[in-house]
Amino acid sequence: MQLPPTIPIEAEPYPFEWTPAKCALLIIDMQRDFLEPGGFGEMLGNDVSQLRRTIEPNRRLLAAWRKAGLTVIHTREGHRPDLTDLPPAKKIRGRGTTCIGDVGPMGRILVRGEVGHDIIPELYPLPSEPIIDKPGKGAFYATDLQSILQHQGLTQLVVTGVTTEVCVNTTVREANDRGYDCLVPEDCVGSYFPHFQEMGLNMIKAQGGIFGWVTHSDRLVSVLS
Ligand code: TIU
Repeated sequence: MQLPPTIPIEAEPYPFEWTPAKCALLIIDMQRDFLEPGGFGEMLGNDVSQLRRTIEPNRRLLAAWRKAGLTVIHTREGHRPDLTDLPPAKKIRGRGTTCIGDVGPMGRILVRGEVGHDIIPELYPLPSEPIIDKPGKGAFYATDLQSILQHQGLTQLVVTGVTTEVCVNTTVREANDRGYDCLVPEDCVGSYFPHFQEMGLNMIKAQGGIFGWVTHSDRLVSVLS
């Protein structure tokens, strides 16, 4: 399928001038540790079922994106097995009885290589799709994401995943400061807290799109199909 070079996508606060050849789909942290019981999300006291409504819209968007031959990048939040990249402040935050690195039902919590750290099967990366392993909430901090985007001439990001107000917002802000235009499909991002979902999206699109644009994935999928 031949897409036009630039396509206006209905969005808030105003249409997003989508340039598919220069745009990556950046899927943030759709890991078992956040979406399934027994992982990091539940360890923090959250109801992980809140996030599962994002799986199907992400699956549809990812399928359409792949079919069009566009760039897909995945991220995972987590730490080295020896925990040398885990800030002591992050380890003790929350004063929980279990913490990052402890053994849970899906292996050691938020540790690379463990079952819980990996991406859910519904959205599993293809071998050709880079996975960015990040130690923080933002996908640019202490990763090679910016070099990958630069080498491929990418200037726009469609950002999806979890959670809206934590890793998605942090990444959109980091990307915005680096000059990337970010579009967030509201149905493809999720929060454990409905009011944070609403506010997390408002903060992106307010003030003339201070950090980026917000849309619905149907608008992208309909163009792609
Ligand atoms: N706690 C929470 O909402 N999120 C995180 O800790 N990480 C991500 O958002 N991925």
